[in-house]
Amino acid sequence: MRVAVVDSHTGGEPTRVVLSGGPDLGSGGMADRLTRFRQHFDRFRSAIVNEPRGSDAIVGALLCDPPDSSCQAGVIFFNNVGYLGMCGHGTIGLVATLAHLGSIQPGPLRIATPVGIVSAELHGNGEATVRNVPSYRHRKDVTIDVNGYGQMTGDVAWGGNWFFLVKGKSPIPISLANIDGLTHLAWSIRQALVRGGITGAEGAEIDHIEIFSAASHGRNFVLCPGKSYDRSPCGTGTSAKMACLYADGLLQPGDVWKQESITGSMFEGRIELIDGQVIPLIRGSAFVTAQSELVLDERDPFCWGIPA
Ligand code: PYC
Repeated sequence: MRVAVVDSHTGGEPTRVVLSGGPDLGSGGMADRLTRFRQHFDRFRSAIVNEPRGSDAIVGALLCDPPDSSCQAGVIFFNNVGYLGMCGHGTIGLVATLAHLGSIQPGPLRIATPVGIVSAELHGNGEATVRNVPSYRHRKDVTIDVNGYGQMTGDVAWGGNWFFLVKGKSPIPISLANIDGLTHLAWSIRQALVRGGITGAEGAEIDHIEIFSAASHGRNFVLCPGKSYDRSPCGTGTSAKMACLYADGLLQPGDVWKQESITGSMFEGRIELIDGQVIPLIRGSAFVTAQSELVLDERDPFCWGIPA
């Protein structure tokens, strides 16, 4: 099997867009196609993003025919352990990929994801703005008992994925030198959420943890579902953060929120209010790093990747 891909990174976080050679998920809505992907083709997900072809940091993006004529593309994002509802850095990576291929020119486009339609705009300087799905705070000031760290308080919010956003200043400085400690802390928080039965809406698992350097500064550490950290400022995490800031009266439409990753990369965020809903806009840039063909040889014992 041969799979055509384009690799890029957005603020350091890699995206691998699958252009062709992926599974046929049929027509219909993106949520139904995601269900088919998960049920029948999960080994393809693992082959594309897990070692030996990938790494725990890579987010895959299966480019699909759009489900309706209002969209230019459909996409399903996936990682080393499963699937993402939306992915901000991945959408910016997808826009950069389409521009690299000459498939789009500066201007707007609409992209269908399993959690709703997002729009994006390619700017003349190569940057992209993503207009994300409506984002909101689900629970405020939830206190949990974190093994080895004591009580910690945070908000539960939706930004296209579920986040627990720790309140106040991180007990461990947000610096690349502290990745191991921050990963341990965030993973312990995730376990505490499970123990405490704290979920997103309708019992959804909270699989992203966001920790900040200070209450009023956007430098953050985000732990992704498969235990790798986001090298980018995290687009859905920036959306969840801005929804919480808005709910606290600390961000208004037109204000700029700068969210910085642990690697120093930056997203510029804004919100719009439509029918009382917070619509996040995230601006950033991505760079293409490779255009290649992956080979999947069934004789290879690791053809389908090493499970994370
Ligand atoms: O940018 O939304 C994002 C994201 C989610 C997981 C990794 N990046």
